[in-house]
Amino acid sequence: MNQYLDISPEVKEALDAGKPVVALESTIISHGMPYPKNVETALLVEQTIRDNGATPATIAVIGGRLKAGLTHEEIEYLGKTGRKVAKASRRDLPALVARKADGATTVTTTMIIAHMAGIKIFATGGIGGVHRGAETTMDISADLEELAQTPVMVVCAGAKSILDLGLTLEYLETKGVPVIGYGTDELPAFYTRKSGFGVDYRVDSPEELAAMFRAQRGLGYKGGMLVTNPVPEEYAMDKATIDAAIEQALSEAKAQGIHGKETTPFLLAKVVELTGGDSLESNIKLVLNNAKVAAQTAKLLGE
Ligand code: PSU
Ligand code: MN
Repeated sequence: MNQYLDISPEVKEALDAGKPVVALESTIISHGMPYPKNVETALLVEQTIRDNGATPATIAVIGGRLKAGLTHEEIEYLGKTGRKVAKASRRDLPALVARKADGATTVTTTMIIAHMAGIKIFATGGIGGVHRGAETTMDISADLEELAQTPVMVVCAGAKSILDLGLTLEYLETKGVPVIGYGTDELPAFYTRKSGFGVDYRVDSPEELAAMFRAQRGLGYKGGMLVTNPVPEEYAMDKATIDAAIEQALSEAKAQGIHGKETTPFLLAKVVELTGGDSLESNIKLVLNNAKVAAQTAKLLGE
């Protein structure tokens, strides 16, 4: 086992017994939602995974240790401290480990640590991608590179249209990352079920997801797989409302000169602010929905 990794007793027991485990990220807690909804949601997501027969492993960096499986106190701490916790991407882990610091893990670092721990599947809300205007800013999330090089299945609700979804799909194609629509032919756009862009493959059951992942491993590929699961119909947002909020968030980010790792958290917080509780509610519901699909699939990945 990696010298910097701590696996919680519950997660270790499950892994040792070959039982299904689902990884969860912590940037969504510290940077993706306001307190206390973030903590409530993190605990509810863990419960949903348990209810569906798997063990949750929420991932973060605490005191320089890579943690797979957090205590309720640790989740409360990450949620309460919020954006003051470092957002930890691939480039940040060496510094956080050496300095014994704390970090909230993004999709990228959650995949890295999940893989170190032997966890094959991870559920979240949305992934990072190619930002709008990336042709001049070169702002492309490290999440896309990680999907290309780390063998973890990531279950999400697509990506928010704060990103350029067309370019995000092109990038994933170049990198050889399969983009699967769960019960849909179209890439979901997080708050809405449709984006206008097609996925590579539509899959309608956890069995077929597991079969594809096994085939990817059998082929000796090093990368992962992106499963995009649309927000349940009843919690989807009105497209015009969310589009207007995203446009305003993007123009405020530009006016304030927001850039680099601050871009995504700024846009996420702005969209929540502009749409009131509605977007937060649909965000919570879609994460729970992804946790369920991930737990159902995790049970089949051992076979
Ligand atoms: N998109 C969301 N919600 C999130 C994130 C992205 O809809 O919480 C978070 C995830 O942790 C993701 C990270 O991995 O932001 C991407 O940040 P960046 O764009 O800086 O790579
Ligand atoms: Mn970026």
